[in-house]
Amino acid sequence: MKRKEFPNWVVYQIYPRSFRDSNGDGIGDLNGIIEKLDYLKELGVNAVWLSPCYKSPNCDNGYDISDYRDIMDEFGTLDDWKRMIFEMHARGIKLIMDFVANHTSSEHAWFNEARTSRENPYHDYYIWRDEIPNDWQSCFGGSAWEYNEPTGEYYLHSFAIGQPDLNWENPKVRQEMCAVVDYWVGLGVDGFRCDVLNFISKDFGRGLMCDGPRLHEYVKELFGREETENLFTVGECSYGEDEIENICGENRKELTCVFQFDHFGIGRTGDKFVKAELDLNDLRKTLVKWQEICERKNLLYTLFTDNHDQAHYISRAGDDGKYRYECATAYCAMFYLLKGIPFIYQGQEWGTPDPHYSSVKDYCDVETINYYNAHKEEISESELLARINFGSRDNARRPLCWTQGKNFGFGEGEPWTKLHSRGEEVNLEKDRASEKSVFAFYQKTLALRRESEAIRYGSFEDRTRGEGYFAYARKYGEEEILVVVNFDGKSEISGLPEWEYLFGNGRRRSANGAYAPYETAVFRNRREG
Ligand code: TEU
Ligand code: CA
Repeated sequence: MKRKEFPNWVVYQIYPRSFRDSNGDGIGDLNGIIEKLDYLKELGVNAVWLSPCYKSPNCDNGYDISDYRDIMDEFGTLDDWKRMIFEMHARGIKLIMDFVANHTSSEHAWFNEARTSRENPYHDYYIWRDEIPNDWQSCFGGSAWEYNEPTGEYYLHSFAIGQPDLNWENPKVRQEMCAVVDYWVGLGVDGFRCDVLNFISKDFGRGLMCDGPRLHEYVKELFGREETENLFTVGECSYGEDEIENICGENRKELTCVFQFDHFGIGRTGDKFVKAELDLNDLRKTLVKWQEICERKNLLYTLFTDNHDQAHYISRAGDDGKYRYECATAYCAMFYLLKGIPFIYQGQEWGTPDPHYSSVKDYCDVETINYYNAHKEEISESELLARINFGSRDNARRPLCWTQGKNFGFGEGEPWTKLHSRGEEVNLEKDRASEKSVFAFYQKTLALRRESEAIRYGSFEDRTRGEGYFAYARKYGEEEILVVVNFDGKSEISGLPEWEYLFGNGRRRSANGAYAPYETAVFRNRREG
């Protein structure tokens, strides 16, 4: 697949555990995904990013892998997976697998061997020290070093204790992980989402847990080879303007693109569980900045608001109450008509908001539980619960609400985690029956992407002339598209061209005039050739 094709991709992220349970054991599975492939086609997506489905003891819900070449028991079998990719490809849907390169599960055969003795041939697949060498902290809280009794050493885990970091300085580790990539490519996989890829190179001398001096060398070894250089690869490794092209520039033979997370911090402090004042003008400025950088540097930009690690964007950086429909559709138009590759997280296409619970017992994510335990002595229970309701990754991992029926159509069995507290109010069946259907708006937006070269290949021009809204134009050949998105207040917008109205989420038909909160409209002009 050539790089210029990727702007035609629209990627849908599936978190398999919470997507659809086909066999009634309360856990989402691969056959549940197959059941919904026609739905994905109807939505208008043509690629799936599948969060890990490999064998795992699930200390981090699959991001702790115990066998890179086989499927987690609860999700099904390798034959189910082969049928799934066949059915995807039969519908023109590409499959992007999640590649977790930085760490394995502590129950992986390599680690079971490595931890038994310093002389074991697998011992140097991981990172060991006789004493704790520094104050590195795990991303999930606490020391990043765990004591291992049999060898009297400490091993490094940048994430959970059950996720020991691999030692990428060891050429055998690099060979093993290249073989994992080649194994899935051999089974027809079209690309990889690369989990915390920048952590695979560390620099102990400079105290760096990630972004070490050999990162580009390792990435080239993985994805710069003849067998892999044309894959779609997206790195979960946000970079600033100066570094980003070093890892996803066109001729780097490294990655296709990376997730740029600058806009994720809006509406919260550096602590993801703590709200901050939301100023959507900051969101506009961030999006304009990255549209202009990517246009200038000819980089592919990832367009996304949600994923499995974050509370829903409309809840934490928008309005999931009075203006839920307007906000969900405004953000759809704002993000997915920009220059780049859309990533849509399961359930956001019908405006799924965050749930709300009154007990920490209703949460299970390792990051959330660790956060609760680390703060419960110094913060009141009510404040701590408010924070967890605001920032927990569990918010995005509740079983999807497909229907009004039992378990909201997720499956027949008792779901693995608490059902969504707002499932009665917000589910796909109810949304599609409504005049104000978020799903229908997503369909229109993605249909416009498919038919408009201005959206897929066109230039970006910021047409905003004030605060409180975002207006931008996309141009290619004679076609021009104008997208106007009002933010949370009321706005009087002027100075915009009056082009043909295509669609919107309110009653307006002209680009200029008084806008209601989160009102959006899309217009088109065809210049005389
Ligand atoms: O997440 C990377 C990461 O940095 C996490 O700390 C994430 O940013 C955080 O949860 C946001 O608050 C990746 C995966 O997306 C995540 O699900 C895994 O838990 C993590 O790596 C370890 O594999
Ligand atoms: Ca199941």
